[in-house]
Amino acid sequence: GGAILAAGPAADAATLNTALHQLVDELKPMPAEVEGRTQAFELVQAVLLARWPEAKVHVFGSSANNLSICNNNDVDMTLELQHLPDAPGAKAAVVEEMGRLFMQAGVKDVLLLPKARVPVVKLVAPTTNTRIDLTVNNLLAIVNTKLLRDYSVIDPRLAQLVFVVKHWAKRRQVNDAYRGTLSSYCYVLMCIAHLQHRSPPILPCLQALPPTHIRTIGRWNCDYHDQVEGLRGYGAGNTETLGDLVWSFFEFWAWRHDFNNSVVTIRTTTPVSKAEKEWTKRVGNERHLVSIEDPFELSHDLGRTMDRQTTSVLHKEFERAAGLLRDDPEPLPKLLEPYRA
Ligand code: 3AT
Ligand code: MG
Repeated sequence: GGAILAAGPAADAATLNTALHQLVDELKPMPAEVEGRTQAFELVQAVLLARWPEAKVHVFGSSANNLSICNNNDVDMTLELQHLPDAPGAKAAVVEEMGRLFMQAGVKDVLLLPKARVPVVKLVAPTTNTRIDLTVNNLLAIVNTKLLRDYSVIDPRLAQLVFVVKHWAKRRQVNDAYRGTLSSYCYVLMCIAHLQHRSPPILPCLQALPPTHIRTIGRWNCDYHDQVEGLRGYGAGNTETLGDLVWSFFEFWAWRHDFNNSVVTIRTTTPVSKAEKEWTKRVGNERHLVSIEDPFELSHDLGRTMDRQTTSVLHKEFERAAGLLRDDPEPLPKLLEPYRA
């Protein structure tokens, strides 16, 4: 009922905000970690370009979009091969060949997953222990990484909010798509959507502005406005602090978002319903309990990994977080307490 909603957090606003900024500083990756990722990239690039001199190796995900937090020694890379046939199995064959090349190069931890939805080889860089996920022609990931990076330069509050939310999601164990919760990518999209919907908005909708980045990948239009230098300060009319945004983020997902009917999207600021996407009923393993639209691959519901049980766990975690912020004058220790079953 109405009693659930609250005007704001119990903590003193300035104290909460200062504590969150301190947390964000602590979550920044150390130079050694960043250096490890750079070395991992150079190793992968050297091995792959020796075999495919005309190819390109890209880093994507948080190592490439300014949104990585510390102690997450993972890096996502993809080999861009121009003339690979679209035939099923072509990517799997390249993944198998890449695995052989790394074993010959003396990398011991090589795990091949050629039959995955996205064929991948997983490696551990020998000197730095950086974990590498390497795919082939994952072109949508390169573009969605650029989109997220472009959003991150418009207003520093995006990266700050993402750091807090990613750290919370990892501590509370709701950040593992393989175990039926949400990927970090989903949480970043939720943060962007949240800042697009503040009033006045803190972020624009780059896909609704005149496109300057023109690109089609397969059947997906990936046009958007990428002249973001000119948008720095876009959100200056909104003076909300990190403390305000962390509160409104959790309060929104706990008590306001209509999980049953609406789709989370950053593509448009007009509401999108599950009904119009035909995401209302279960098809095979796709249940659409929590729907999050990929910004480019519009048929892809990133929340499809959620089932009844994990949806309920996630919702309870949002309610727990919002409740702590509402009621506890010093909420951060409990908010970020590691989950214990
Ligand atoms: P961490 O900092 O590693 O926790 P991240 O920002 O690197 O988070 P993920 O590891 O979840 O995010 O994903 C890495 C990138 O892979 C993000 C996005 O470019 C791409 N990606 C991940 N999942 C999907 C998906 N389901 N569809 C399309 N692209 C995806
Ligand atoms: Mg990652």
